[in-house]
Amino acid sequence: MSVTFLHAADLHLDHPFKGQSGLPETIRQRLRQSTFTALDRLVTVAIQHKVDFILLSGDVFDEENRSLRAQVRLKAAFQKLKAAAIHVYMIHGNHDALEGEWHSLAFPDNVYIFGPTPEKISLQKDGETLVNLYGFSYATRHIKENLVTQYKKIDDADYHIGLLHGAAYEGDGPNNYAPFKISELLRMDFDYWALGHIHIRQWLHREPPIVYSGSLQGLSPRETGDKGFYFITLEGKRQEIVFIPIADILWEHVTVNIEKFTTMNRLISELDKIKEELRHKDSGVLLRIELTGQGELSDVLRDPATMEELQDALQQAEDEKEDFVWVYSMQNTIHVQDYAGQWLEDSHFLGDLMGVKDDVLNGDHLAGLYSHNTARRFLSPLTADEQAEITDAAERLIKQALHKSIFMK
Ligand SMILES: [Mn+2]
Repeated sequence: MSVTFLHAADLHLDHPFKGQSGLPETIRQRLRQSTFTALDRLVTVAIQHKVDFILLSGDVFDEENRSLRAQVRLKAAFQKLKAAAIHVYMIHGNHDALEGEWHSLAFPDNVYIFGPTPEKISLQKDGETLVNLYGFSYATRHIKENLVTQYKKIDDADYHIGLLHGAAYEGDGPNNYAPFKISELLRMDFDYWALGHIHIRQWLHREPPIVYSGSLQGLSPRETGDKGFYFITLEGKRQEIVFIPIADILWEHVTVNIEKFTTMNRLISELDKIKEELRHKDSGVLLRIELTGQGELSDVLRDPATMEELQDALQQAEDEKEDFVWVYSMQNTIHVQDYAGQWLEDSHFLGDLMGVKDDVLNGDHLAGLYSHNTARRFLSPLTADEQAEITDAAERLIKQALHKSIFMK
């Protein structure tokens, strides 16, 4: 007998999307609602296709003290699924661990939430055990113990599916998020592993599938591209696994080299073309554009006022569209080379730069900068997003600067 189900994870319902106050009100509202819109679309697909069940692999809520609003919306979604005879199997992750304090709403009885120690629950269909599902919820925010070793396969069902919110490790040693080894999951001989925690969709293994569905809706500018869930059909040995994109707001980042553009008009029409290519029928797009390279427009783009006008032009009337492509950020890294050249004139800086370069390329990105006598006075703690952005920029800067100013002199 075949079984069909949806695998979603990291819904982060009611995620506040802080730091987006610069967006127009209509777009900000859409973004603020987007985790709920994604949930509604997941439910709609489940009901349209009459799947047997939905798996939610942790971080369903955004924080431990989950909002009442998130619970109310989730309960309503579960009730719709119940009316369509669709089961839900859910685990809690590091963001919504069981230890949090909240006013708990009771969910309908088509929903099963796994407890803090690994356990098995069976799905019966037409009087026989069709699927055994295995999983556990985070009791606390950090789970340092490898709990996969406590999953026990009970061989009385057609299919076996594992739910796990965690991070794999091989070389670097265990982590704080239910560390596991891929080889341990393979040893369980399950038909599918529905993973959560990593927000970038990815497969750790093909047969059997060990899969991160990624976040259901992109939660920050770094979570770019399509977001959604997997639609899985298992029929004997045959598997069909399809990704279904459903996010209401997509984050995108494009880099445009200005080298070949001789007029602002040409640059604007290129950027307009990029916008149209990114436009989605059922979603809005938040776009960050980065201009790089050197060209005839370098000088005019050096002026921040020009950059602002350019951004204004690209934003024209976009906030009135359902399928908007809103340029929320325009960056100009065109003149990086000029500045680097100046800095390199200073021999002390050159020495420091070489030190920083090693840190950057070895992955200890900011250590050199934070211990730099002058630099550290101007630095406040950085978010993970900022760190990653700076690392990208630093790598590019250093490569360009070294190439231009040392090797070509
Ligand atoms: Mn998460």
